[in-house]
Amino acid sequence: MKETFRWFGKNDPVQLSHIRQTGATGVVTALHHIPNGEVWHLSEIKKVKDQINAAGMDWAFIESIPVHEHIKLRTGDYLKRIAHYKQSLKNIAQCGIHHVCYNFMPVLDWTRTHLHWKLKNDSTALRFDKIDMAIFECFLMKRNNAENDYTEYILEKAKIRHSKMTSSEVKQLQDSILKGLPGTVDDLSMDVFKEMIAQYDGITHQDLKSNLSYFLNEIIPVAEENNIKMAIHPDDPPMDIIGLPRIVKSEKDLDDLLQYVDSPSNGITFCTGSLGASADNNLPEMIKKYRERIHFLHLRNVKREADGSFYEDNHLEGSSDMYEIVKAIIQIEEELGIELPMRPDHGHQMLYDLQAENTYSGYTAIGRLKGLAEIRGLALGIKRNLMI
Ligand code: DNO
Repeated sequence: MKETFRWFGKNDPVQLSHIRQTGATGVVTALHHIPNGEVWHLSEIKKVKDQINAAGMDWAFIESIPVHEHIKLRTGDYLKRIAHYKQSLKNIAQCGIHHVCYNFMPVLDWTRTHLHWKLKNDSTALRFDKIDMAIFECFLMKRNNAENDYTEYILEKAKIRHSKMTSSEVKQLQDSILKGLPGTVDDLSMDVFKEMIAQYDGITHQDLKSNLSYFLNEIIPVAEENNIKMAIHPDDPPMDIIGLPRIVKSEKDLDDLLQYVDSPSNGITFCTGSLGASADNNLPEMIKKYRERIHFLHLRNVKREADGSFYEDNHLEGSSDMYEIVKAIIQIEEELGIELPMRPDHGHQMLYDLQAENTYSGYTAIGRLKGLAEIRGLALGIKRNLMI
């Protein structure tokens, strides 16, 4: 695996010089200052690329060129936005960058109810709590018919927990869900959020899939001509939330996606954290199945709980078997003669990072470095064992 590390640009307290010290050779970043849906111009791309190269690394993956909501909805000026997307692809290729991660999640990107959930050892983790999500939808946002998406058991628990919450706990929950997560959407107010959600009224899974298919049929030929590998990020969490359809969460969804356009440029970001939050996904088997179409790896581990909640565990612990996952990756790398870019995804906030200011949730330095180091050791052990 080629080790990479995510960098959020000049405002990121984790600087390129720090990333270099992790041993990663590749940087994963985006032009975060360009508004979603606008063209990435050559001069801007080149500036960031030069910075990364000057720090002794390469720009291994773009994460992400975001997909404008109008494209997801196939409404408004979506044709113009698709034209911009194509131009951005041509421009990055001209600068020698050929790997793009993106997602097709409506309104929200990844979603958590807790951004600083305290673990037993006093470090903190990201958490998705089903009961808190029900509180948000049913009592804070008051979405029509939200109750229908929850079991009696969850609703009952939600009612009791909500009645005991302090106003600052309520605010914290709302902020965590509406917070613009790193490198993705902006912070949203409840009113704007509701308006955005309302745009998806009546949009079914099939509608959204057909919009994704349309988008891919437009951009994949351009990606192919420019030797670019597109890698869709799965939905996180891998389930419908807030009444929004989510369409990249299972093997069936990935099968559909790959047949929209049969091209090596139409690939997957295999995020073991996102896909691993669903017990239906057998990750080592899926890695083997999609071997030719996995272009990027996000490695992390979530611990699933009985009621559908989960939290982000240590990279080698949690509900997914990281040993089997890394072994499957190493085997396909050997068989196909490739080296897949991977980044240690999310990490606990721990040690000095607990005091650090302006850190990006999930993207503190030390927690991710710990994950990277553990996975590096695991990979070495597996390789030696397989005598590769
Ligand atoms: C979460 C990230 C995602 C990812 C986007 C890709 O930590 O993996 O936000 O960057 O979904 O477009």
